[in-house]
Amino acid sequence: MRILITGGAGFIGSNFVHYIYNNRPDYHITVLDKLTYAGNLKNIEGLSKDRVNFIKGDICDQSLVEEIVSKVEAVIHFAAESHNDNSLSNPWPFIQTNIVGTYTILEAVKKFDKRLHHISTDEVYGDLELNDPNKFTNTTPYNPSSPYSSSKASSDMLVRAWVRSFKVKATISNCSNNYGPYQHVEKFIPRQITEILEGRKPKLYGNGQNVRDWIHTEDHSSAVLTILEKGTIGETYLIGARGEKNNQQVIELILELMNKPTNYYERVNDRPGHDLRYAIDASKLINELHWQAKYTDFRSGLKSVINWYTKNEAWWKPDKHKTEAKYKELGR
Ligand code: NAD
Ligand code: TDX
Repeated sequence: MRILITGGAGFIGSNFVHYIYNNRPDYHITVLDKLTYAGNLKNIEGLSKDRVNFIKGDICDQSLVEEIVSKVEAVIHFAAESHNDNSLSNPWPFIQTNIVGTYTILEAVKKFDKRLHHISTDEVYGDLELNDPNKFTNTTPYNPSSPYSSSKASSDMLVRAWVRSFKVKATISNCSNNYGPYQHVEKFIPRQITEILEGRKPKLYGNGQNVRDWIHTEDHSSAVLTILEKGTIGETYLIGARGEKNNQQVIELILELMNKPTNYYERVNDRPGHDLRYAIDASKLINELHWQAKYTDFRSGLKSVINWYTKNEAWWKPDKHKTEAKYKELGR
C-alpha cells in the first residue's frame, strides 16, 4: 500500500507518520509538506528512506499534487493552517491552504480515482454551553466561529460535494483537541509547559472556564487508520476520548505535575470570539468501526508530554522567542 500523507511534518501528521511506520510495515509513505513555520523535518527524522519519502511542496501546486497522487493508492490529508489565533491576525493563508489546498487534493483524487481521508476538526460545529447535555455528533449543524474553523468547515463541504457529485472515495473525520509530542509551542499545552521551563508563568485566556475535549494524538492516529481501513465511503466520523477539561484545570494540573504552586499563572487578554466548549460523541466510530481510545488517563498522558518537552528543549527553543513576541503584541 502506497500512501500520501499531506502535512506529515506537522504535529498530528508526523505522529501519524510514526504510527503507520510502527504499525503497518507493508505501507510505503510519501510526505508532502510545505514546511511552513509549523512544519519541522526533525519530527520525522531517522525513518528509513526505503519506507518514507519526503517531498517539500505546496498542496495548492496542482501539477505537483497530481504527479504524487497518481503514484499512491490513498491520500490522508492533514496539511492545514491550524492555529486560531493566527487566523484572527491574518486569515489569508487559511483560505488558501485549507480551502484551495483541499480543492486541489480533491481534483487530483478525482482525476486518478484514489481513496481520500480528510482530517478535520470539531470546531466546525461551533461551541456548546457549559451545561448543554448534548455533545457534537455527525448530524450537528455546522456553525464555525473563527476564520480557521470556517475554512476547515469549507474544506469539509468541498469533500462532501466531491463525494456526491463525482463519486470521490472519501471519508472525513472531525477530531477534538490533540496533545502529545511535536506540538508547536504556540498551542495551549506546549506553551504553558515551556513558559514554566523558561521560568515564566503560564498564560490563561479570559476567565479560563472554556472547555476543550482532550485526546492523545496516538488515539487520533489509531482512529484515522481505522477509518482509512474500515470506514464507509462518504461518511463522517467524530473522534474523541471523553477528555473534557476547562483550561484552568489543565493549567493547574500542569503546575502540579511540574512541582509549582497551582496558582502560579497569569490571566491574559481573551481570544476574540473564543469558543466556550467543545465535546465529542464518538459513538458512531466506536459502535460501527469498533475503535477504542487507549490513552484516556489525562494525568499520565500530560506527565509524559511534560517529560518530552523537558528533554527536547533543542526541538522547541528555536520557535519559542518568536512565538512569545507575537503573543506579547496581542496582549496574550
Ligand atoms: P500543524 O500546524 O502542526 O501542522 C500543519 C502542517 O501542514 C505543517 O507541517 C505545515 O508545514 C503543513 N502545511 C501547511 N500549509 C501547507 C501547504 N499549503 N502545503 C503543504 N503543507 C502545508 O497542524 P496540526 O495541529 O498537526 O493539525 C493537522 C490537521 O489536524 C489539520 O488539518 C487540523 O485542522 C486538524 N486538527 C487538529 C487538531 C489539533 O488539536 N491540533 C484537532 C483536530 C483536527
Ligand atoms: O496561551 C494560551 N492560553 C489559553 O488559555 C493559549 C495558546 C490558549 N488558551 C486557550 C484557548 C483555548 O480555549 O486554550 C484553549 C486551547 O487553545 P489552542 O491550543 O489554541 O487550541 P484551540 O483553539 O482549541 O484549537 C485546537 O483544537 C482544535 C487546534 O489548534 C485546532 O487546530 C484544532 O482544530
